[in-house]
Amino acid sequence: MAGATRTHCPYCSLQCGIHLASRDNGIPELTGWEDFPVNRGGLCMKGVNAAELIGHPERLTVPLARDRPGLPLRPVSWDDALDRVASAIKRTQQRYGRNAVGCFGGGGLTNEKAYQLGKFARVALRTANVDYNGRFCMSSAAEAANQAFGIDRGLPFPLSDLAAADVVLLVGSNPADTMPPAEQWLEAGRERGACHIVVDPRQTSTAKLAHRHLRSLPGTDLALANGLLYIAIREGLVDQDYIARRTTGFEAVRRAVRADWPDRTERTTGVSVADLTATLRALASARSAMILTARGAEQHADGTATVTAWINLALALGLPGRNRGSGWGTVTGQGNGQGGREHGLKADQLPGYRKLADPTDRAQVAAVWGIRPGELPEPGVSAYEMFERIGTEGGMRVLLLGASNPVVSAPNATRVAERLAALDLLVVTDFFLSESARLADVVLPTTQFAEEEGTLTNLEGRVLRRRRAVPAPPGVRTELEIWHALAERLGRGEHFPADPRVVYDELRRASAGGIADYSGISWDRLDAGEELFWPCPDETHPGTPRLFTESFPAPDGRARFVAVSYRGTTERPDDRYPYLLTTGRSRTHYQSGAQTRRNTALAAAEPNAYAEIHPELAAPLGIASGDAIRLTTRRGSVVVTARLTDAIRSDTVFVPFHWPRVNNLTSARLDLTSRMPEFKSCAVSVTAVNSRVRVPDFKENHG
Ligand SMILES: Nc1nc2c(c(=O)[nH]1)N[C@H]1C(S)=C(S)[C@@H](COP(=O)(O)OP(=O)(O)OC[C@H]3O[C@@H](n4cnc5c(=O)[nH]c(N)nc54)[C@H](O)[C@@H]3O)O[C@H]1N2
Ligand SMILES: Nc1nc2c(c(=O)[nH]1)N[C@H]1C(S)=C(S)[C@@H](COP(=O)(O)OP(=O)(O)OC[C@H]3O[C@@H](n4cnc5c(=O)[nH]c(N)nc54)[C@H](O)[C@@H]3O)O[C@H]1N2
Ligand code: SF4
Ligand SMILES: [Mo]
Repeated sequence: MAGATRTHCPYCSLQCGIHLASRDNGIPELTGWEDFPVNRGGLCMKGVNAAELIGHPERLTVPLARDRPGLPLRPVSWDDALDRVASAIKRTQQRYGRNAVGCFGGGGLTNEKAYQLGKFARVALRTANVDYNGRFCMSSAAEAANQAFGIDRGLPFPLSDLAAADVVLLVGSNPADTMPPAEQWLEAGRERGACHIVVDPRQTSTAKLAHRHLRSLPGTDLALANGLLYIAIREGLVDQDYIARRTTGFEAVRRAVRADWPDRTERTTGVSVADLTATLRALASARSAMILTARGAEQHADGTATVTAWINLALALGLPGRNRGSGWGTVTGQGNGQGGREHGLKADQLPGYRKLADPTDRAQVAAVWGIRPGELPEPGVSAYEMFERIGTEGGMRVLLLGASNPVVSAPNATRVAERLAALDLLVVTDFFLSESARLADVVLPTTQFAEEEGTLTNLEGRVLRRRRAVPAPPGVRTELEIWHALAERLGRGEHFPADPRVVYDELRRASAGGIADYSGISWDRLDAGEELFWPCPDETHPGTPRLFTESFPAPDGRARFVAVSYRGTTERPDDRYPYLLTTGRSRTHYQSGAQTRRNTALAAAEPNAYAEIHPELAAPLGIASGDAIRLTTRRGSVVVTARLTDAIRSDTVFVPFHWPRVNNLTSARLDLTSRMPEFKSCAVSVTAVNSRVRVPDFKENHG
C-alpha cells in the first residue's frame, strides 16, 4: 500500500505484518501486510481492530499522582511526577538499601526498552529486584530448552516449517484461537496429507481441525510424554543412531521411564492405550515430525520437567535438526516475549542471554556499560516472589512497573494486589489506566506501538522493525525518555540515551559473542527488507533461520537428555473442591484485557468473564448455559457466566483470565527451577448462584 507505514501488530508473538495508512480523522487505516512472510496478510480479530487503540478516548496523556494514600490521582507536570519518583528512590535506597527499589517489565516491550529497563535496574538503581511477566509465560520452556540444547529460541525454525511437517503434535497449544494466522501453515500441511494431533483437556478449535485429540487430564503432560517414550523404547522405535551421534544422557532417561507402561499412563492421563500407541507410531514413522508445547503444558509447578520430557521424546525420535519440518519448539506468547528474555529483563540475566551469576558474562557486560563488574547486583528472585516479598526484609518498598497488569494477570492475585498496596510508592507506566495503574501513586503516560520506533523478536527468533506511523499525543513520553530523565535525577543520565537506534546499537555490542548474538542485525539491514534471525554475529552474516542442523550449541555439540519423572504436583481435588480448574485464552481478548476490553468490537463480542463446563458437571448442580455460577478455590472466589459445552472434560472447568478477579482463583505454587506459577491447574468448586446476583458486566470490569 503506497504511503502506508509497514509495522507490526501490537499484540502477540506472531507479530503479524500490518500497514497503517493515514486518514483525515487521525486514526490510520489498518490492513494486513501481504508480503510479510509470517502472516501473509492474515490477521486475527484483535489485530484487525487494533487501530482503535490509537486516539482512544481513555488514552493517558498527562502524568497522574496521588498526594497521599487514599486521595485520588490528579494530573501533575512531568517534572513534578519525575521528581516524586526520583526522590522516593533516593530516600528509600538510603534508608533501606538498594534492593528496596525494584522494576517489573513485560514481554510487550521492544528490544530497546527491555534492554534499557534491565540496564536501568542494574546501573541506575543497582538493585537485584528486577523481573518481568515473561516469568509467567515462557520461563519453563526456556529453562528446559537451555538445559537440553544450550539455547532458548522459541521455534528453532521458521514458522512456515509447520507446513513441511508430516506429523505435528501440539501439546497444550491452541493456535487456532491464540494465533489464527499461523493456521495457514498447519492447513497447508493438512492439505498435503499431514497428520495433526492435539493434547488438550478441551476440544479446542485447534483440536477440531486435527486428526486426533487426546483429551488429557490437566497437569499430566509429563506422564504422557514419558509414557510415549516408554512405548518408543519397547517397540524399538527410538533413533539409536541419532542418540549415539548427537546426544548424551539417554541411559538415565531410559531407566527413568521404565515403569511408565501404557495402562499406567492411561490411568494417570486419561488418554487411552490405543491413542497412546497410535500417537507414538505416527510420530516415529513420519519422515518429518514436530512436537510443539505451549502454555497448557508449561504453566505448571512441574512445567520445566514437563517440557524436558517432551524434548526427551523428540530427541529419542531423532527430531531436532533432522530435516525441514522436524523438531521441538515452544510457541512463544507475547509480542516480544522472545526478545524480552534475551536482553536482561529477567532477574538472573544480562543482555545476549548472558548470566548475571557468571563472572565472565558480568565482566563483558560491565565493560560495555562502562562500570565495574562489582557494581552489578547479584541475581534476584522471580516475579511472584518479588511481589510476595514487598515490604519484608530485602523486599521492595518502591516499584517501577510497566507493560504488565499483574493485578489481573498474576497468580493468587488478591495477594498480589494487597502487596502492591503495601508499597511506599508504586509507579506505573502505561497508556491506559489499567487495574494495576489504578493502584499507583504515580502514573506515567507512554507511547504505544504506532507511535514509536524499535525492534521486536517474534516467536521464530526473527527480528522485526516497529515503526512510527502517527505522532504521539502531546504530553506523552517514550519510556526511553522517561528512564533518561529519571537516570539524570539519579546522576547516571549519560548511561541512558533516549534514542532507540542508539540504544539498539549498544544492545548489539552488549550481545556480541553471547548466545543471543544480535551484533550483525542493524536497523539498516532490517529497513532494507532483510529477513534476519538471531544469532547473527556480524553484518555480513545471513542470520540463522534454522538451528541445530549440524550441532547443538553446547561445548560438545550434543543435546542433553535429562531424566524426569511424573510426581503429580497438581493441587488435588477433594470433597470441598471436587473439580480441576484450568485457565487460558479466548480468541477475542488479549491477556489482562487492559487493551482489548477497551475495544468496542471485542468488548461487544465477549463482554464478561465466563467458564466452560460440561453438561454432566452442570446438570446435578442445576446449572444451565448463561447462568451465573460461583467458582471457588482455596484462595478465592469469582462469579462468572456458565457456558455449557461437551468439548471439555467433565471433571474440568476452563476459565479465560482476561477479566479482573479470575486470578484470585489460581495458585502460586512455583516450578522449582523456572519459578513458573501453576496457572493451568488447581482444585475448584462450582456452585449455582442465586439469580439475583449478576455477573459483573463490562463497565465494572473495564479499567
Ligand atoms: N486471543 C489471544 N491470543 C493470544 C493471547 C491472548 O491473551 N489472547 N496471548 C498470547 C500469549 S502471551 C501467549 S503465552 C499465547 C498462549 O497461547 P496458548 O498456549 O495456545 O494459550 P492458552 O489458552 O493459555 O493454553 C493453551 C491450551 O492449553 C490447554 N490446557 C490447559 N491445561 C492443560 C494441561 O494441563 N495440559 C495440556 N496439554 N493442555 C492444557 C487449554 O485448554 C488451552 O486450550 O497466546 C498468545 N496469543
Ligand atoms: N490464569 C492465568 N493467568 C495468566 C496466564 C494464564 O494462562 N492463565 N498467562 C500468563 C501469561 S502467558 C502472560 S504473558 C501474562 C500476561 O499478562 P500481563 O503481564 O498483565 O499482560 P498484558 O495484559 O499484555 O499487560 C500489558 C499492560 O501494559 C500495557 N502496555 C502494553 N505495551 C506497553 C508498553 O510498551 N509499555 C508500557 N509501559 N505499557 C505497555 C497495556 O496497556 C497493559 O496494561 O499473564 C499471565 N497470567
Ligand atoms: S495473531 Fe497475534 S500478531 Fe497476528 S493479528 Fe492476531 S494478535 Fe496480532
Ligand atoms: Mo504469555
